[in-house]
Amino acid sequence: MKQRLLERVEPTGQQHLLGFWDELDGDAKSSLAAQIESVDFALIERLLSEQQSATDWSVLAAKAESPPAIRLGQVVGPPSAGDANAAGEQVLRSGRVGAVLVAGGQGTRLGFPHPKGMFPFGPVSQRTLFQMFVDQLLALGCQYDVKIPLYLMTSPATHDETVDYFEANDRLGLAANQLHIFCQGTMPAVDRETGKVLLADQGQLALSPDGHGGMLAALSDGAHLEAMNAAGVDTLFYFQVDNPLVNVCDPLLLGYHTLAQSQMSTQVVAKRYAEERVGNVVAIDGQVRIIEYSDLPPEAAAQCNANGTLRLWAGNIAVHVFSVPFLCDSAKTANALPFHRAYKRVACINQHAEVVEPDGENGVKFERFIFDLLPLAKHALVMEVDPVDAFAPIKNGPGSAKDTALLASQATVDLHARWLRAAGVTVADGLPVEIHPSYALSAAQVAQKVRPGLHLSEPTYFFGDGEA
Ligand code: UD2
Repeated sequence: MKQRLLERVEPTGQQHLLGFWDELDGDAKSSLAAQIESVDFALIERLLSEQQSATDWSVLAAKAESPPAIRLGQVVGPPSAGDANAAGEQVLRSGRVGAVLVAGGQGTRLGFPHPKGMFPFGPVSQRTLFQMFVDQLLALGCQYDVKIPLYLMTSPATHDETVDYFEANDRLGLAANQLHIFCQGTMPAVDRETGKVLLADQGQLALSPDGHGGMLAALSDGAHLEAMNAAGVDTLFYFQVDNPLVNVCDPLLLGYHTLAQSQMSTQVVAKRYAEERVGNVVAIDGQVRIIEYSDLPPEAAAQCNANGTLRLWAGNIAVHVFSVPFLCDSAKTANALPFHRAYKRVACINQHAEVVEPDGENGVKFERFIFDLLPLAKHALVMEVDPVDAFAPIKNGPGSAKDTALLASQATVDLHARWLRAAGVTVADGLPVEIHPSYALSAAQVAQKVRPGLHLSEPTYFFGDGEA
């Protein structure tokens, strides 16, 4: 077996990966062999050689313009928002919509030692993030008399615990054939100086998830795209595990997407400040694309229009809608999505099998971003939402100034309090209130249901037909 593996690694100079082979027991040998066989070493070599010709972001940023978009507060149409909403409801009712939730990230910044979706979040209920999303899907299912399938992407780091969690909790109410948990692929990290693949220990490569763009290959390899086609699901709503305010399967976005015959649509917010950590949705040579916040030069981010608003205003909140045929076509092109390079600290061993705890960014990780499909889409549509209605990401642990669970919880309470007040309910300032999707999914639904003249003075959870 060693000889076969050597033939695999030698052509690209990675034979150090077998340096401890003779010291490994049988199981460790099999596991290392499987890892080595899963790596495309020619691809790694190509990615490393492309280092010299890496994208020049300042050139791209200079060409970037704000994208054509359906903006808030501007009269757009046709179609009108009403027509778009009706079209979105029709697509939902006809069973053509599926949802995909990407939850393969390791959530290192949050410091929660489980998959992020298991984070107890509900401001009153303590529902987990997974529940926050599944409860919306179930409520939409009742409203439109459909079972919306959920495709949930994990990574090797989050897979088993996520599967166990859903099994132990009756799939949170989803039917067995409605939940599809699939695992994304991995890529090895390489040494920044030498390009050698790093070893996590004698018998293991330093592997990490291949980015949320890995969703395309994972959906395709797992035959999920085929299954969607067979089930008549031609529209896929995409969202991230860290945004409890996401309006899952938003009919308005689905409707605009459908009426425009868009292949990929995306929801954006107007960036609140230049260095906000959201990707920048821009148009370059007539194509919509996203420049990640870490790639956009600060001078370009800070440029303003004459009225003081940001020139590149559109912030990516990672809420997209895909046409399934477009995903199928893209999956057939092996390199439809480029790899991005990230310099990271990667714990590893050296050639003496000593553990190295790097003090700097010693490793290069390769990740694909799903939003790089935007420039490939024949029609791409951009729709603005107000962040107070749709975006409160949880990224950082307690004590951080931005993007914490506490801030997201306050944003959720504020949103639900606004819905209640608009329906004539008195809600004391700062009072925790939470609305479960089985009670209402929108301000309009609250207004239809809530008892007129209700006065709230204690934390209240609206669920099913009433409040508790
Ligand atoms: C992401 C976007 C950024 C902005 C921001 C909004 C990218 C590269 N950047 O930034 O533009 O929209 O979100 O909140 O997308 N994930 C996987 N597998 C992976 C890596 C990530 O499933 O291999 C998931 C992860 O679980 C999470 C999402 O993708 O749901 C975003 O990942 P992140 O936290 O690394 O992205 P972030 O905050 O840098």
